Amino acid sequence: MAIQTIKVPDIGGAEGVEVIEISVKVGDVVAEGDSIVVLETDKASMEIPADTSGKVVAIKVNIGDKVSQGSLLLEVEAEGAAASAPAPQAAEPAPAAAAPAPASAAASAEVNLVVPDIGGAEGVEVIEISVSVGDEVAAGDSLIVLETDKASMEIPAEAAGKIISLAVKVGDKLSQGSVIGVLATTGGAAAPAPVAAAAPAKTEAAAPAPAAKAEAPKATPAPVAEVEQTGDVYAGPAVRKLARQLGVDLGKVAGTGPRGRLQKDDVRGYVKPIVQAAQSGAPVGGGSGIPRVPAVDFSKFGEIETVKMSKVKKITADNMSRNWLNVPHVTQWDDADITDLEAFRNGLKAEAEKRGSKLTPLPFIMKACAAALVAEPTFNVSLHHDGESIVQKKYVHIGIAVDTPNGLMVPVIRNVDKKGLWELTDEINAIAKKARDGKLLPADMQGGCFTISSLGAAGGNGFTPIVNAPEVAILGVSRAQMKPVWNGKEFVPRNMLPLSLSYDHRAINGADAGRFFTYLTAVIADVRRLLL
Ligand code: CAO
Repeated sequence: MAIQTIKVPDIGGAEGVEVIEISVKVGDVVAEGDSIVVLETDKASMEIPADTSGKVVAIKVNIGDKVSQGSLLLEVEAEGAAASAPAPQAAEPAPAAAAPAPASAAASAEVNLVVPDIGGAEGVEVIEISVSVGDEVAAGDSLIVLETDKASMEIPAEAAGKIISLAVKVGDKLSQGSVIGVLATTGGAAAPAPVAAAAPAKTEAAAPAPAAKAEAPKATPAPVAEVEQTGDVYAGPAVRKLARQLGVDLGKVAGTGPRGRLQKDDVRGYVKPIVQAAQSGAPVGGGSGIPRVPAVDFSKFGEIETVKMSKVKKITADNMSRNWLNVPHVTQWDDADITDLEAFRNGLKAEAEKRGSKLTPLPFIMKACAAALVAEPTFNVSLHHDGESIVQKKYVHIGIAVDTPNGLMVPVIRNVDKKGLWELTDEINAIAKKARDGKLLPADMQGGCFTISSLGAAGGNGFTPIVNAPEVAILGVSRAQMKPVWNGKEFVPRNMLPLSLSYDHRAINGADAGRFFTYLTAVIADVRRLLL
């Protein structure tokens, strides 16, 4: 492996330019064109790209060092290079230079705004349009921003005037001479058409393509990548590009570079905790700071198989985490005596069969819940997203958790308080079938006020259901069993249905829940109360 050196290329004659950032470390593998250091003069910063690829074996500069063309920056071990590959010299003359302005626009003339010399770069993408039709601009004001892989450049107005029309949009690819729009000049000499520079995405053989800064009629080669200091944001194109890719508003990121300059690590440091919080299901921006469960390689402990979760399961997982973390839950427990209800239901079984339907305890429980929601309207609310109000619902729509081959779905039955038992039975059977067949539409699962999760037949004495926010309460139904119940004189066998009621303690307090539960169990114990 040959050791090659990377030196400061032609930087437009600038001398003693400060190293403000070293973008690589020993051991890194750099590709030709990768930024390795950032230099900064009073006016601009420039990213110096590697002119060869390989592994960094030594860094020959420190932050704060002053360098000029030819100063040694790095030593790299060339990847698979022939032993004697000569170290490339950063020697290409700067291709770019300021294009002289067409200048001397006559007073009030309409002139085409065109892309000036951008160092030979072709098909450069428009990433920003800085003006609108009708805007008054001064000579030198930025019209559009173009960006290559390595550099962004502002294209300034060549003269002062009013923008009459624009011929480009974001995403268009432009080259020298492309028409940007039409300017009605306001007289006076046009400013010399300046313009920034192009840095080839991958430098050929050597030097970073320098560029010319706008105000420089003297055609001083400009840095590869002009650092833009717009508003409060002080960042180079590479950092801006990264921020755009990640959707980061740079105005919210603190820069840790010299003079507060934003660096890529600042953007990554800003994004990382947000992504971690989102992945752990924590409310983003909520400041919960819940650490993630560490990743474990289970294959170390035995044979495993990794199976993709269904879409429904993933959505359910997200919703459960969101609701569990957002809602301060309280769960209360009670048993409802369903001895009489079961006698009534059994008496209706033949009729149900004749109707072709199956009558389980669920429609009775649902009807009782609707009555309880009407009697205790504190349960039929949602917290307003303004954080200051409560939305009281005047309708009673109840969701039922349905176990399907794809995962848990919660279709909603509407206006339960206004429906009879048979109607509810038919709707439950139909919607549960629709859910199991994977045919539910989004509208079938919206608008619920309250949810019932019936694990009845599956067993268990009780469980803590998770509130299906923005609803504020959910009823868990466990398996009914015959139990000895004290009637004041003796123990009698009664069919008892264990219920668990979870609620959002921000909306409902214990006394409300006590009243709701008492009413609910009383109605379930004696469904004739539904007539009252
Ligand atoms: N105790 C004892 N038996 C019960 C019961 C209870 N609480 N609830 C229902 N049963 C009985 C029914 O009466 C029926 O028996 P018969 O046929 O002898 O009458 C049997 O259990 C099966 O009922 P079912 O489950 O088919 O019907 P359902 O109306 O009770 O429930 C539905 C419908 C869609 C809610 C249910 O099938 C289902 O999917 N439940 C799962 C819900 C769930 O997974 N919740 C968990 C969410 S959190 O993870």
